[in-house]
Amino acid sequence: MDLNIQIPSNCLSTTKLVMTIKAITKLMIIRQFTLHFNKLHFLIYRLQKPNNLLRSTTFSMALSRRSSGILLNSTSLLHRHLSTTTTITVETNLPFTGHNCEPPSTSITTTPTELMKFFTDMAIMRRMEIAADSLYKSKLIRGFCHLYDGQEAVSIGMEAAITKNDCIITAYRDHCLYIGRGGTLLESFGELMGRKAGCSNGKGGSMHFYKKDACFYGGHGIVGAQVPLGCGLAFAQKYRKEEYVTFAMYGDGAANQGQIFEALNMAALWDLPAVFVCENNHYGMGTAEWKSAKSPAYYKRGDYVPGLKVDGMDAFAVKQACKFAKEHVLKNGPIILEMDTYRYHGHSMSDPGSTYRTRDEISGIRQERDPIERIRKLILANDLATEKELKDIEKQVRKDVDEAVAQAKESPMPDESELFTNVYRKGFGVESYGADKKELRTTLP
Ligand SMILES: Cc1ncc(C[n+]2csc(CCOP(=O)(O)OP(=O)(O)O)c2C)c(N)n1
Ligand SMILES: [Mg+2]
Repeated sequence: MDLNIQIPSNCLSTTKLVMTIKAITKLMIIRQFTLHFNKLHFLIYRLQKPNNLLRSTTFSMALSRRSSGILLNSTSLLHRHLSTTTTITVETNLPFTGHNCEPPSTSITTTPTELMKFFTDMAIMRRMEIAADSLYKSKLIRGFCHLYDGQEAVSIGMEAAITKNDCIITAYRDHCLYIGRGGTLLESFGELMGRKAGCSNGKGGSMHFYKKDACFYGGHGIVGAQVPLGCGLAFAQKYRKEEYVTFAMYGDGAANQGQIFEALNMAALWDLPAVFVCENNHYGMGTAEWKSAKSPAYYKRGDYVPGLKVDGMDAFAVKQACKFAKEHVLKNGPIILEMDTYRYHGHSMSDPGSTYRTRDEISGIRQERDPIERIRKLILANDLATEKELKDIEKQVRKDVDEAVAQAKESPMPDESELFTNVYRKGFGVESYGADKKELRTTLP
């Protein structure tokens, strides 16, 4: 492919030239990714290089153990000893509704440690997104930015039911899912601000968080496109006879796309260990689900494929559903989990989020269904911490987030040489000419 761009001689400063090259490179990267992923080259790579994969899995386990320590240890702020063996039984807020399957029990066992961890991890995610909102408003984060506050229980419950060898792939609302996989706050803020310290070396931005060592495959901007890729991951898992599964996540808007049904059909034909997770936050940008879907019962949309409707604001319901789904797909092929959830922010930072829904609707959900408040109540009811101790944890979380933001700001922008690294195709040639030659020419093989 040849790209030939004419640049008027005196209209481009060096900075603008570098920015143009960056933009073109980004486009080329996206094009390369789309082409190659769509041909399932990625899958073939995994199938052809089993040794590589084994090596990277061992490495990944060491890494993820290290990085999971980044999340605050909530128990250290408590004045009492928490048992890891005592069990507490909690009931889900709402019953599950099954389609072509018998739903799991609504009683779930947990431990004091797990309850505290759910609280702390969700508080970190919530605070991270609020900090991202301010960084965006002060123009330290540029471009697209989609926040996840409100939806935290989906990540937390899912992580509690699966391992870091199970794969997750999602759309652009990916910051908290990355943290859930063991990513750090510094890597997150670094990426959001386009710094070297970012998880994609500052070159991906908000929509392109990845953590291969914890089987987190992004971070994708094209609505729904990650779902067929998720089926590719599940295909590889089945082919390699692994006991792991893939959680392919998409929104209620994406659920209406043809590629979701095509992927589901193939996954069902081949009994792939793929869990289709529809995060139904009830809006696709500013369009309410009832305007875009003839049947908004997304868990039933698979027809012959079983489905389960889950209260996605209840971390324990999500945990139970994901455990059930993992067992199901390993034996029987795909299942759809519809997570009934809600985003507090607008669709992205350019959407105030209040023109297509009422403020009462948002505050009503905060009061009635907030995932963090639900866990707070459970902790207090079981006398695992006092209100003050929980407030102290939240204060510590704020501090940790502020420190990570400060560190990320210190991190430099990626070097210019980074423009030509991490492109999918190895050794592809690029020639570029500066403004003095009046022409920028990029050549791909
Ligand atoms: C193929 C494609 N079409 C349209 C868009 C523009 N777009 C970005 S997000 C979005 C809405 C998706 O809504 P949903 O799937 O419900 O996810 P949510 O944002 O609610 O998490 C649209 C239409 C896109 N990025 N890709
Ligand atoms: Mg949506």
